[in-house]
Amino acid sequence: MKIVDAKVVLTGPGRNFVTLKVETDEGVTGLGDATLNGRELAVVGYLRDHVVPLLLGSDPHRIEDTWQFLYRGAYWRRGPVTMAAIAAVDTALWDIKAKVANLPLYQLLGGASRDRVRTYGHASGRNLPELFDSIRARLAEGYPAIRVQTGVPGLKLVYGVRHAQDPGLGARPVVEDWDTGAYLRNLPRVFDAVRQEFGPDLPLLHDAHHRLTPSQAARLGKDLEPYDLFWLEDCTPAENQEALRLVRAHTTTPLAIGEVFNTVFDYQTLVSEQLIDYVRSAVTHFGGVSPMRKLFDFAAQYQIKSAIHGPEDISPVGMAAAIHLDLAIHNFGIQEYSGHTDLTNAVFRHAYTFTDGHLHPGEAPGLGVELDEELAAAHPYEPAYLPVNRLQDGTVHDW
Ligand code: GCO
Ligand code: MG
Repeated sequence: MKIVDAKVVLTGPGRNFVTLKVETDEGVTGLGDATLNGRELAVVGYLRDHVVPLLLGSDPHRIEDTWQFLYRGAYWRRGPVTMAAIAAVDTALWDIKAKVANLPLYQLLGGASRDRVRTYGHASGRNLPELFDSIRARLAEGYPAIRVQTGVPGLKLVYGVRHAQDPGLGARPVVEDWDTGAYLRNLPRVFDAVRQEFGPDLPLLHDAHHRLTPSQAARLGKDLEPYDLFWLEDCTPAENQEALRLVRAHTTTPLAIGEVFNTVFDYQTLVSEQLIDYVRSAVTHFGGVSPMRKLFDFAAQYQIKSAIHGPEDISPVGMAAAIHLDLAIHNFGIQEYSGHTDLTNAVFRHAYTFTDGHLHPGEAPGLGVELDEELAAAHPYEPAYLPVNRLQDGTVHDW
């Protein structure tokens, strides 16, 4: 079997997605997600100009060899653009192999370790009444666990929700404002109110989005202990892995990190010193299914579980790959799931299902996703950026 073509499909059905479609001489095709929110065109160029020409004529069954060839062969290692491009190839080749075997991908990963995949959904509000409504809406949709984000008194915007794009901005990022002190004072009060309203049993999560110093994160983790969080996510910008030693020493609030990480090296200290409880990478940004499997096996030796990144900017192709892994690995923790719009689901028809707050990859051979290229072409890419964050004196802060 030979790869005869590979197309990079850029589409914007409400938001932008980059998809690689690998075609073989036997007519079997495979899909991979390479969406890098706000930097999509860099991955399109990397794939189109530097990866696709190298794939032509090669054997799609040689997944590990192709991965090593693209990773080591580039000489310039790691980074989100490179690893998103390699992820798309790796995922597409797994899709092809599983289709040839006529099995859903999870069967090639060892088969199901569970019957269904538990998820968490996002709730947010500018104030408590709005937040409670949002939590109730997620519960009504069946979510068994909820991520709680909230406005901070004195700040204009709630982070982590899509803001209406100001038409005057053109393709410029929305600017949010931030005050760490106000946030640290407010958040324990919010979780206290949520616990009083929704009781002790509902699993609650919170994402600090890399905004704190180690000592601030340690204090927040401690202040939130009475509210028994499922996890506190991305409490510091964790490029400095050693910083987590301080956080860990001061709080038993479980910690989740890794959605912006690209390789297992970013986790070396965090995992081997058991400084976190959940690894959060996305198949799409971590080089694909193959390295994710290795990451989970590494993490399992330290009782650390999976929590694959699953916001809307992971396409249904990337979500499907995540759900197959979730079903197969033993150390599954939870799957983030925001769902997609009907239009996105029409562009990417998928076999995976969401029922009673749980996902299942379905039994279609491969990933179980089909790309409607005509519909994709009818919704072109439009430049869009993630917000940026500034302190009240104008200093840029982590978003
Ligand atoms: C999450 C994330 C996302 C990111 C987004 C950036 O936990 O789901 O923090 O909402 O902000 O993926 O593109
Ligand atoms: Mg996050």
